[in-house]
Amino acid sequence: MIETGIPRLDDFLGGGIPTGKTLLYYIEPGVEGDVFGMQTLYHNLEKGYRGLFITSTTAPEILRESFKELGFDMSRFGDNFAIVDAYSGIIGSTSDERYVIEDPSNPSHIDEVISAAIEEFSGGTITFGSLSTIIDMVGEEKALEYIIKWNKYALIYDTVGIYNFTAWPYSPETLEKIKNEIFNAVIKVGGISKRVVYGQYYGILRVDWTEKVEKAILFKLVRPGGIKAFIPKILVTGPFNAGKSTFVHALSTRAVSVDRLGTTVALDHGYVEHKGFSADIFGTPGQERFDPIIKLLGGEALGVFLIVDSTRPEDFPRAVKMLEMTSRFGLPYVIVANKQDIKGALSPEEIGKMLNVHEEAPVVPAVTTRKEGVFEAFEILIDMVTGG
Ligand SMILES: Nc1nc2c(ncn2[C@@H]2O[C@H](COP(=O)(O)OP(=O)(O)OP(=O)(O)O)[C@@H](O)[C@H]2O)c(=O)[nH]1
Ligand SMILES: [Mg+2]
Repeated sequence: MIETGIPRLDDFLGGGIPTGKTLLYYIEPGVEGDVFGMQTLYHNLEKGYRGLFITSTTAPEILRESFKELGFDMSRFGDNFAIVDAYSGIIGSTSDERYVIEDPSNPSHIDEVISAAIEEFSGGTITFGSLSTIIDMVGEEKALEYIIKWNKYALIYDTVGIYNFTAWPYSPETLEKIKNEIFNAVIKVGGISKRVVYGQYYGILRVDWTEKVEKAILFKLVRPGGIKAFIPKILVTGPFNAGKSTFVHALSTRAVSVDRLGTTVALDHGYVEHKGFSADIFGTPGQERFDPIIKLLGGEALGVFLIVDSTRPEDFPRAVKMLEMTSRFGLPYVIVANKQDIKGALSPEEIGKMLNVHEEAPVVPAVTTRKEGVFEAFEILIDMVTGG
């Protein structure tokens, strides 16, 4: 098995990609999808596998630069990494790369170089930086013929084939074959758009070695950092003094609070990066006079943390009311049973019962002042939001 190195995707694929199989990133035009193949390559080089990258849209030096911008330093891998230069030939310049397609107008020459490279990199990964350009070079029919052949080669040589493919308006037959026939797995990388793309996502279109998971994951491209699953907004709510601000700060890579005399008067804001996920966290004030703000904040959130002081059951009715205000649209939520370090703290089970909310709502014990339970709670909510 080889991993994709894309957040959550490996879980969805039953652990990753079995050797000899192929995976294609099916990228909607206009979406920053090329990084997917690059990240998968880099992830596997880091794991010690050998990897090839076929470049057909940029010169090798520029490609190395783009890797570097993502925080992927390719010079570390020595001979384990090689580029198949399918670009220099197009613009008529020379190349120092190990594999060079000197005459990209000659399909059988392309085939020869790529086949030889697959053979030499047996047991590793081979990434096609842009299958679409190869199709443009040799034509749709010929390209499909060769891809089928290369995929067979990959199978024989235990190589995993990774393809970036931008779904330009090719013929419906070609697109259909690419989507449903030729590759063992197809991952859709798409955009959520209204005139402009304001969100990007990925999800499985097809996989032939495990059950297909019908979930989409939002992502952001971070430089450096690569593909990060992105949860636009998570709310942290709960009664006065429960530990919301402490929770936001414990979780966040950076955070600010607007407090006066130790209580939050506007909101807490934090930004979290953890295990491939990034999220903006908004903490609400606890006092009732700020309830209008909570209603405002709730609108676009995708998940909620409800923080309760485990020693103050008298505040639980208020906690339930706040949960109703924030997650009335059925948002997933996690209850954080805070201040477990104080004597007499109720257990998570007792708190779950007393709050009398949804039976399966997770209750996570925490001591936020010591950062205990904070990331556990985050991981559980992320799983719920991304359908893990
Ligand atoms: N012992 C203990 N004290 C905690 C814990 N978490 C928070 N506190 C304390 O509880 C108090 C309130 O914490 P905050 O994080 O300000 O609570 P808040 O929910 O933001 O409060 P408001 O914004 O005023 O509603 C502070 O004195 C914290 O140090 C914990 O896990 N254990
Ligand atoms: Mg606060």
